Amino acid sequence: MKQSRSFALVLMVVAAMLVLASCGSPTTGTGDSTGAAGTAASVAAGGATASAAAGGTAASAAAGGEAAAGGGLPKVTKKDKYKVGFAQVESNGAWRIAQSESMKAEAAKRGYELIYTDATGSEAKQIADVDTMIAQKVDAIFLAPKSEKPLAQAVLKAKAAGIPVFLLDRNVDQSLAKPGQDYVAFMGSDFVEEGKRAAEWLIKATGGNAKIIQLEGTVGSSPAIDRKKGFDDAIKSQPGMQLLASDPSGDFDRDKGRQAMETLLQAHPDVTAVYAHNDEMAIGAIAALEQAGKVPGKDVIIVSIDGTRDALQAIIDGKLGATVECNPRFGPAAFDALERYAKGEQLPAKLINPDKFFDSSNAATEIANAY
Ligand code: GYE
Repeated sequence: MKQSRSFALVLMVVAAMLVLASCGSPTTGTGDSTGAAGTAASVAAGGATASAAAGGTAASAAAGGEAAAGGGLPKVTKKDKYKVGFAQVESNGAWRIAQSESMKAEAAKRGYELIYTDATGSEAKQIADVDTMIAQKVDAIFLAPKSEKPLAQAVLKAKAAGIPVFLLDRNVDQSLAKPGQDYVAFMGSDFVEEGKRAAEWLIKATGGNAKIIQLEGTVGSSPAIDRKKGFDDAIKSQPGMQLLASDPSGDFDRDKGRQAMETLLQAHPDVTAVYAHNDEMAIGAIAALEQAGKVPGKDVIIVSIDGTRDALQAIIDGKLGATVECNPRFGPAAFDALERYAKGEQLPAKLINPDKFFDSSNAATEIANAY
């Protein structure tokens, strides 16, 4: 029994190696992979299991999924309880923590086995984390891809291994991987719309006259790309809305946002508005403004996106003007989508979350539900 189990493990590892080898990663690579898959794979490489490496069939059988005919989306066999992977990108703030908690709580509620990984902001680690999930034969992978391009290859590797991927909260480059073909669906917010709503609020709040600094999120990530587009397009027709600078160094992070704002303030002391791609950076910017002797909410009007507890508190305190909600509580919708997919339902390419809007009119009541 023990022996056949370890033989099965070796088979699986060899198969995973085959999958990895056939889908090499030219751009980012998995060079820094220290995950279980990498170690196990190299152990097996030294072993005498060459006969197990019987090519494609072994690979897809060991990977646990059923690759659909014609290279289409892998299917999921309907079960009572699933073994799923959630490849989180990082845990750098309340939004990410709330998302991870929602996935963990919902998995526990449904009796699923959840393999949770945190890539700590590293694209290479996130790709390796997906490799580990493939080696562990999960039924489906939920991936919050750090950036649009490098993580597309993780989607393709999972597909080649017969495991369907659901993208959570960030998308991948549509020319590299497509919904309904390479991954099941994208679940998250409409980021262009979020940027547009932030711009419309700011135009109103400033009477159409502002000297703006934009703090962009993680470079190459779909929310940073789209939130910039939505905002920039909306202010284009407003001659009084002047974009002084759009800075790419904030990385959706509070302290990096603070540092970016500190530097930008030296070049642009005449700033009157800040648009931050998330609340963490907005709060960092508030700290930098205060440090520089400015009064946030008075001298400088600030708008951002997410709806964290700290942001709602900053609205109540009069420092943050408004925040467009971006809901992080994906658990129930994510696993509902998996169960629908397993039943054979065809899911839409995008499952868009409805987002609220928080400003001084509702922050005090909404903070009770905040994370
Ligand atoms: O707004 C931000 C997080 O991808 C939609 O990522 C998500 C964004 C969210 O770091 O706070």
